[in-house]
Amino acid sequence: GEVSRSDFPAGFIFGVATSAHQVEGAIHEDGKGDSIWDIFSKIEGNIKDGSNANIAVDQYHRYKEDVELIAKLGFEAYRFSISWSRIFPDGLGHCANEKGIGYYNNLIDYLLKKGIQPYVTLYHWDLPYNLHESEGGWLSEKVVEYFAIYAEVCFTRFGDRVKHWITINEPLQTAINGYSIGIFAPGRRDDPYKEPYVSAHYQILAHAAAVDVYRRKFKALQGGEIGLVVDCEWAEAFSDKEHDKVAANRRLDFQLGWFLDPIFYGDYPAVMRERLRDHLPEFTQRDRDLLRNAVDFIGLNHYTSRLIGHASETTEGPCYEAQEMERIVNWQDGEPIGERAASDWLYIVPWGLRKLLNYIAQKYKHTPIYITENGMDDEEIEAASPNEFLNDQKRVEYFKGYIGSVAQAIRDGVDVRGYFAWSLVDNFEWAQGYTKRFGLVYIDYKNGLTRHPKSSALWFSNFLKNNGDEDDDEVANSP
Ligand code: GBH
Repeated sequence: GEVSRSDFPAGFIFGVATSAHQVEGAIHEDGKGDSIWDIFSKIEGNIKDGSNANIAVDQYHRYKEDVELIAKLGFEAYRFSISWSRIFPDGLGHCANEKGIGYYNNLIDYLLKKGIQPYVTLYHWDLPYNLHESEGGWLSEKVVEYFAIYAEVCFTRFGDRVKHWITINEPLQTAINGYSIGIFAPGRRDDPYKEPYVSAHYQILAHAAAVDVYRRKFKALQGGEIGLVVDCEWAEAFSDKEHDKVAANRRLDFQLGWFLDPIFYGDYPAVMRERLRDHLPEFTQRDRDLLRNAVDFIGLNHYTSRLIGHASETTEGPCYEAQEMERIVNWQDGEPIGERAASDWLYIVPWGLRKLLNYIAQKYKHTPIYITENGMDDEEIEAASPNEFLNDQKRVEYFKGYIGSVAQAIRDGVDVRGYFAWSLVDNFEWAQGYTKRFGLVYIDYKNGLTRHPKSSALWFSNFLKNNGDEDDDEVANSP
């Protein structure tokens, strides 16, 4: 039958997620410095609708309203990120900005007051611009130390109340889209054979440095846990042929193994070493020591799946050429792998999540997993009123399918601890600007940024209140 709350173990957490740059706005308020996205968005052509996140959905001023919304919908946790340049405006870690710290103190306190657990990401793509411009950002080893200083301030000031930390969100996206294809900040495509691997390397080392600080100085006292968020699409082999299976596996190594193998096995996947040779940086013995088991949990952002087949050449661009990444296809025998959402990369394939969770459990030592993002988007269209958007039945089906798939993975024996829907509200969707809407709650951009829960928010709310008991179901549905 249909998935229900009671399919999940006691203690399993359901939450919603956002990130600072996508929702906060107030980009110059209370001493915040520019981030690489603040600058990147100013350059014509970088953002599809020419927009920026200067105001975004104004969560900086409306956090109470948003927290109340989260509580009312019945979510138990909120995953948000801290804007590094609010804490250290120039990124260099000399003098922490008390007003920036004050904002997150207020947000955290209000969440706890409403019974919602904070899950906090330290870095969700908004690097302090000065750290990029004057120090080289993710291409310089200095960033590792600066990140550790920033992380330590966050543990010191928020760790009495925050028990779930995420160091970095999706290092893969920063490496590929930020430093190879250039469609994300800092928009570099200067040396696509080298920079993605260097920027990935320092993200991995920054992660390890922050975990080291937490475990040495805070964990015993504060008792929290810390992990890394990776993003991965499931790679289904295009056919049973050996070379297609090998290609699909290689794809998983280049998406997931790139970041998890150094932590679990002390080095990049062998297939990356073979193919990238001296483009791939080396880990020192000290790096390896710090990296060993440097996660309490794996955070997984997952949206979609792909069919991967072998091909002798690729036209996907330099990065893929180096990887000999084969054919990425979404169709087979005239059928798509799943229904498509608004974004051209997002096909709805619930079974892919179950396969991916089983793959991760087996390969990475049955480490606890949180799904830290999962969701789909609608296209922005001209509408007479928000009401036209609120009936998002397709998203309801998406969530039913994917949450059902998580329940199956748990029955398979995978240790999944929580699930976060992306996203609480429609928001600034990076290079797509406001043209894509991932929210459970609609934002009326033309009418004072008012919030309007969509059908999917109400479905979720009902799902969360229903413990699987029929009587409860009736109570939840009664007026
Ligand atoms: C997540 O990345 C991000 O963590 C989150 O901030 C974001 O809002 C969410 O996805 C939805 O996209 O060529 O401009 O269409 C998931 C990985 C990386 C998938 C970029 C889409 C294509 C960008 N995403 N990718 S674009």
